[in-house]
Amino acid sequence: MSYDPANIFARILRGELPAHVVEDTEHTLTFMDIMPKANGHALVIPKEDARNIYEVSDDALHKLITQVKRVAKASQRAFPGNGIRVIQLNGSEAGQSVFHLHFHVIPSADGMNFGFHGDVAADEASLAEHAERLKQALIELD
Ligand code: DGP
Repeated sequence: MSYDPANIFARILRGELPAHVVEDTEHTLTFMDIMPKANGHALVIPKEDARNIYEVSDDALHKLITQVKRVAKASQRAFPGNGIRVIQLNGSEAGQSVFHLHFHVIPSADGMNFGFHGDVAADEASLAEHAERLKQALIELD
């Protein structure tokens, strides 16, 4: 199987689908997960076409993981009192459902259900508010 340019994240990258974007850099895009596992659940993706960690170039991966670290630090600021889970899945067998490489950055509190993915779509207002909190925290990091 090869990279499918019609996948949802590719369409978000091309601006064909909306997203609550937190940060758009030369090589990455950070936006809110539409089915959040917790408040502030963000996704960080490379602009390079890659289905998974095996396919991505080392250069794109270095830039991506640097951005993941930055978003994790911002998330800690924006959602204090939580640990931050960073999760990345490769292949449907591992639970991957969108086949454009992505890292999940999820604020996580004690006692949470640690199963993957939320099962209820978030409302637009809370996604927008959480995106704002992360954006502000990224500014504060600079
Ligand atoms: P994974 O299972 O690791 O492939 O996670 C894919 C995530 O993508 C899942 O948590 C839900 C999220 N998601 C699916 N469709 C959309 C979408 O159209 N927009 C956004 N923002 N997130 C989506």
